[in-house]
Amino acid sequence: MSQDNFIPTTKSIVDIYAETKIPTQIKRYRELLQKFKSIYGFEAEFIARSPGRVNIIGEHIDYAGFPVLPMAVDRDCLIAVATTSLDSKVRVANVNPKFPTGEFTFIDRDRIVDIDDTIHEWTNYFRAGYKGMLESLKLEKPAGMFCLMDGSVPSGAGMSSSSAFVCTSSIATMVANKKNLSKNDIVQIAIASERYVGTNGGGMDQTASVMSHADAATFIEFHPKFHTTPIHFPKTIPAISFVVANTMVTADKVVSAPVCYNLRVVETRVAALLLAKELNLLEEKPQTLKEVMDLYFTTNEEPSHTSVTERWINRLTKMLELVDQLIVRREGYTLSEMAKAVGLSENELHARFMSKYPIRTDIFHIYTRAVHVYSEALRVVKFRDVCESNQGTIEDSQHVLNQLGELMNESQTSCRDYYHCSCKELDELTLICRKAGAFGSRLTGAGWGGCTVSMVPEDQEHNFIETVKNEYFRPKFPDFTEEQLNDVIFSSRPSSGAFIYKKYSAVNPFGG
Ligand code: NG1
Repeated sequence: MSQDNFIPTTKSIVDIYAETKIPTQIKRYRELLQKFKSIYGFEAEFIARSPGRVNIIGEHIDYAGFPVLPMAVDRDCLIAVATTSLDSKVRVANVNPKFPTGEFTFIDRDRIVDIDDTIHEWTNYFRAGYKGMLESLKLEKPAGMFCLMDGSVPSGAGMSSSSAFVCTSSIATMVANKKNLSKNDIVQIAIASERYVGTNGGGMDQTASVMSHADAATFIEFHPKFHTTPIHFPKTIPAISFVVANTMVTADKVVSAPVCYNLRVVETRVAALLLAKELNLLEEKPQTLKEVMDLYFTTNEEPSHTSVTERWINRLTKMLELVDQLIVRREGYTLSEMAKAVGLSENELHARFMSKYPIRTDIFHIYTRAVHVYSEALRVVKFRDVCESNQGTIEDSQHVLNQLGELMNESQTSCRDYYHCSCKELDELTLICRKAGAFGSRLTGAGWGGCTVSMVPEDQEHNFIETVKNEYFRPKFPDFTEEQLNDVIFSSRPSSGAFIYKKYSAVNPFGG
């Protein structure tokens, strides 16, 4: 395996961040290491680092098996670590005094550590990454760990602070136990780990956090094979810049999971089952809308195509037609209507889809969810195609910018009207952003609050941010200082993925 398949280790944070961010990051790393020493009385051996992400396009389709296009951001989770061979205890502190210090002990090779997902405690995320990594490493006596965390990804904002945390704790646990798994393995461990904290998530965030490269977004394919491809944005004139703005509506995905996130996962799974039944594909047991699509085209003819993109477009367009024909109840299904439609009893349906992650609803919106998933997958493919077809000299930048912006706007409309994962503030903020000059603006991440991402001409970025501050933030939050405002709206360049920072070999008084 090439070096690129493993998390890079660096002695210099210049390898991690863009030049303009280095002075603030040097200060941050220095403070983290000093604080570590003042808490524990000795030096950290290394810092594990994994970033948050902003999803450019492709919302709520990763768990339906379709590709997405996120990029890592320079806001990240750092965990400074020292180890000991004297015990297998883990101490976790946070530089932010809001988060109280926690401690737990490794139980045994099978149980590792208990996580109570009914108690919403910040250290659960650490435990989740720790547990997932040790399940894979199968150690009898893992190293004891002293940890100090510093997170700069806003939480509940759709920038994936939870995944950044879980990925970092998995990596910290791996390095503390002197192992070196591949990035692919770490991603799969982090995806499984995050499910310990109560959401039945897809794999976009962990992949973006671990695998991203600076200067590019990442096209992530999950099915039939997990694969990532860096996608460079077109070199338009003016250049493209992405601005993230936080609605300040905090969406706690874990708390709302039974009526929001996990319910959507169930609705897309039942949509797949219903389509599979109608298309006589049940024998093959497809689980996701992507699997239904692939199976359908193993036996049905499709128009000849000249490129992979064209094949995607033909297939997804056909699936949208089939959804229109075959999912008849536009207004949604009750549990009993749904059971009848898929040919199962209510109990069977419940056991299959709703027992592990409980959900609460009277109506399941199967049709609108399926329309969103297939149409959003189509937008991702088109977005990638516009990027890749415009890598050389660009004749008409305006046209390219309009095409990309339009796809982002359509994504927002679909999230609002078909997936029902937007909210009043997200709708308002995306409108303000478009009026302020964004080519496209949409919610990013799970939605129901959190952040928007807007594509803005780089030469207008400053004016754009000022206008949005004036139109959205200053009227709503008149007491915000300039520093607070800069924390809720900021531009974001594609950033590098996970790193291990090891400045020197610290002398560990506990003989780690
Ligand atoms: P965020 O925004 O981090 O909650 C969630 C899921 C993603 C993806 C998006 C919606 C997790 C860890 N993350 O992201 O996999 O489904 O929603 O596109 O579950």
